[in-house]
Amino acid sequence: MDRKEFFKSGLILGGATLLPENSAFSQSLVENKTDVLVDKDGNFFQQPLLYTESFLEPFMDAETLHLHYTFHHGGAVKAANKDLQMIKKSLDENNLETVDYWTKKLSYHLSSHILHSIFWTNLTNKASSPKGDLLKRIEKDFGSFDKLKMYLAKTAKDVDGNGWGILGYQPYTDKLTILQCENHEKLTQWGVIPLLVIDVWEHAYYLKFKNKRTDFVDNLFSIINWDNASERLENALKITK
Ligand code: MN3
Repeated sequence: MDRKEFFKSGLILGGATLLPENSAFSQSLVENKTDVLVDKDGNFFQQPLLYTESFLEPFMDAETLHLHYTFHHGGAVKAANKDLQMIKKSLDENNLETVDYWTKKLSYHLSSHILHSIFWTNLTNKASSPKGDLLKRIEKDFGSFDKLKMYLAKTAKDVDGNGWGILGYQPYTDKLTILQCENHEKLTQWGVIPLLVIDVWEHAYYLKFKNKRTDFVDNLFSIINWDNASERLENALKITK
């Protein structure tokens, strides 16, 4: 390889490493099709991460991210496809004996798929804060950005067992709302569209933070992508107005 070729391949490598900062977040969720969770045959599939596994270091280590994305999120996607197949099979065979079981499982696995897909886009490698309409609504509905952070962090830290802290938009009342979700699907409000989700399952933090969920949640606020939450609010308003 001569100098010129070396330089070129170096650029490509450099480009790949820089991808997250340069393009991943400069395109909208719609252009990126980031929130498309089913393929053309109607099967659930996992979008590739918009960044490398070490992109969120040191706040989220590459090993945790790898295991989390591949086995926990990936596992939920596989399981959701199986649940759907089993429901179809029950209907095809006119045998509804176990359909309630698969229906519950689908609710659990698909909710996991949806929340994890949002979670990856809610994170970036630098600090940010909400602006524009999102900030105005935070101030109207919670008093201030600091109060929202306090409320969301406390709610996420105090989930009983595994679950999520969620900031969402409730179209029925035109308000932002906080949810304390257990597992992936319990304690929601009908209609709420998640804008920012915080995974507090142990798999999200145990390798690095051990049993200190509180430290993990506090630390996560350093890498929240508020621009992504803003864009999600904009989309939610478009869908529901
Ligand atoms: Mn998880």
